Amino acid sequence: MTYAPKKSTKSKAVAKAEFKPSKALAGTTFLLSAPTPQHLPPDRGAEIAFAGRSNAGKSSALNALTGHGALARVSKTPGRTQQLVVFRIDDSRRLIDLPGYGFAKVPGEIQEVWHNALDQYFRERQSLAGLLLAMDVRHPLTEYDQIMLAFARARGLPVHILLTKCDKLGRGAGSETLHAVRKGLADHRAAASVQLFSSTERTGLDLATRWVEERLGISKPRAAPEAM
Ligand SMILES: Nc1nc2c(ncn2[C@@H]2O[C@H](COP(=O)(O)OP(=O)(O)O)[C@@H](O)[C@H]2O)c(=O)[nH]1
Ligand SMILES: [Mg+2]
Repeated sequence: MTYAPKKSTKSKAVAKAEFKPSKALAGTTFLLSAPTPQHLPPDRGAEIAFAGRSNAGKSSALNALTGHGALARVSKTPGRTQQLVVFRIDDSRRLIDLPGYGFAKVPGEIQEVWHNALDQYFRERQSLAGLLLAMDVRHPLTEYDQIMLAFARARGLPVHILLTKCDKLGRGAGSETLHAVRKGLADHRAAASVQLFSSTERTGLDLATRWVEERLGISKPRAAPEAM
């Protein structure tokens, strides 16, 4: 991988232009939208699920990591996606954009259907290799996030948390939140790595890419960097 090192002396605009998605992730294409887990492609190979409350910035993260402007639709209207959207990296690897739920506008009945569908997905999907959980850095560890963490814990699934839209906070507030979230996770005995992330400013893309590639067996695990 040839990532430009992050240099604090350079302007944000320069750092932004320098990020190149990894070769593997740059080849990602849309495969299908599954209305239920039964409609997913055969359960072989490895996949990473992207979860996060609607509007957390999960589609933007997927687009940023793959270097596509609009691979996953970026919505300004929260709560629309009620499908599992599948992106193909190669014959045996996928990224899955999970539906956000828990929004007040979604009737309770539908929420229950989705809870059951996600529950089934987490319990039965053998190729699920990791959960990438996007949380708006200004509203981390919501009830939705706790549900996702519980799903992952029940299954022993590795979780990596993106504290998204970190461009909305100053550096000090960002790192305070990072520490608070780590502490919150430790209090709940939830094992997850956490990082600050911004799709618009391209912050943390190299770290997130590394996590995804390691989980999918594209690159070998390295010693955990400090920022995780
Ligand atoms: N400032 C800022 N806005 C973002 C960032 N990522 C996403 N957004 C905005 O947040 C909204 C929701 O993003 P989207 O990716 O659709 O969220 P999703 O519902 O979780 O898939 C959109 O208006 C995005 O433009 C970010 O890193 N910084
Ligand atoms: Mg989305």
